[in-house]
Amino acid sequence: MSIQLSFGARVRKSPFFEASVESGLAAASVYNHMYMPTSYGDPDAEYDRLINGVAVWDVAVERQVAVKGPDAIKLAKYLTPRNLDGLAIGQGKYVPICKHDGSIINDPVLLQIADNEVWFSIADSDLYLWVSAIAGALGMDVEVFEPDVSPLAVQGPKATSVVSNLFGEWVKELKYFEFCEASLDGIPLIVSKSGWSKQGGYELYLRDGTRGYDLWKRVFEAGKDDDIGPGTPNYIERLESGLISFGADTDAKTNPFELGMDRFVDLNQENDFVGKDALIHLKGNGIDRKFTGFFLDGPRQSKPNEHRLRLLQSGNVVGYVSACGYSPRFGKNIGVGMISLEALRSRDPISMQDTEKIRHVEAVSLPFNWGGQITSRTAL
Ligand code: THG
Repeated sequence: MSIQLSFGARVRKSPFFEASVESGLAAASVYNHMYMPTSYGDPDAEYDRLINGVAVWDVAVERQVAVKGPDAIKLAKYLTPRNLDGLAIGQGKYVPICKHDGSIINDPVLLQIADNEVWFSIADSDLYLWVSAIAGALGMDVEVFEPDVSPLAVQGPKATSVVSNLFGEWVKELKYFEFCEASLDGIPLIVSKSGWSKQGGYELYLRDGTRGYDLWKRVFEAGKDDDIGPGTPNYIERLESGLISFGADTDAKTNPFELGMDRFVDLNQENDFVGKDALIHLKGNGIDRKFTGFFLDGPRQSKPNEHRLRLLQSGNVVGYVSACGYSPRFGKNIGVGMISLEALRSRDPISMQDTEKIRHVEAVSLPFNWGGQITSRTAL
């Protein structure tokens, strides 16, 4: 495709937009009604920077849905199947959000900001509307709003060096998903040990949208000895790491068990939550398809697929690959997607219908395992 995205007032720009354009932004997508940087024009260099160095990502599209008021925690507990009993100020949690039928509609990171305030750091769906509606219907005493907050991710093995240059040694003590309020030259923010990669790093939640340019410059300045550069949520690394991309990997019926999110669903808790009955039922019946990894044969896949690609077995459609590409770590094309358990149990070969060709597929359980023996299909 060679069409361009139009720019207009309806789709919002991030506080880091100007700075990322100045850094050579080449392509963007749309996420939560906002432009999301997706490329600086050199995917191999951006991948390498994430794996071996440090990259800065404008992820302001990870909008916050704030819930504030006496019933904030009560509402949060009602919105997710994850058990939030141990929730504490300063400790984030990955929380699936389901509809009443048990299907997943977002997979945010939850942050408890104060005794009476939580934020959902959301993936690409209108969670603000859902949370407002549930709060209103139940007469909860809360305000639901989108605060002026925009995350900037600093990811890669050298991220700790950069972020400790900026804030001090204490950032090294943060545990996974732990966060702390801080400020930098008067720029209010939250420093969190998190990010949508498995290469380690931090997210700086900017709390004043007028200071985006300043923050970007300060981070690059602090990283110049570490050869810092721009990047975006990385298409290949997330495949290698088996991270879920809501909307790409999910469809209208996807439930948390199909995604392998069982550890984030507590059906035995006393607390009631949206989708509890449906999820108990789904768990009892068992799943019939599963989010799975794939090795794909054939020539190197040079660019991201633009839509889901069908998986075939004995002439039948048995699932889809939602994203695939060439993995430097495996030296092979890899992908993730949904496939029926029946197809996985059968010994018949599976193939993927690529735009021009058919590729043979080997299914493996997620996360991909590159420590040694590659898990084979029989282990699923
Ligand atoms: N950071 C912040 N907000 C976000 C994302 C983020 N909002 C959108 C999107 N990403 C939400 N989705 C995810 C998906 C996966 C993870 C985080 C957010 C993640 N998962 C790990 C995994 O699956 O291995 C760890 C989960 C765990 O063990 O708790 O990190 O990235 N601010």
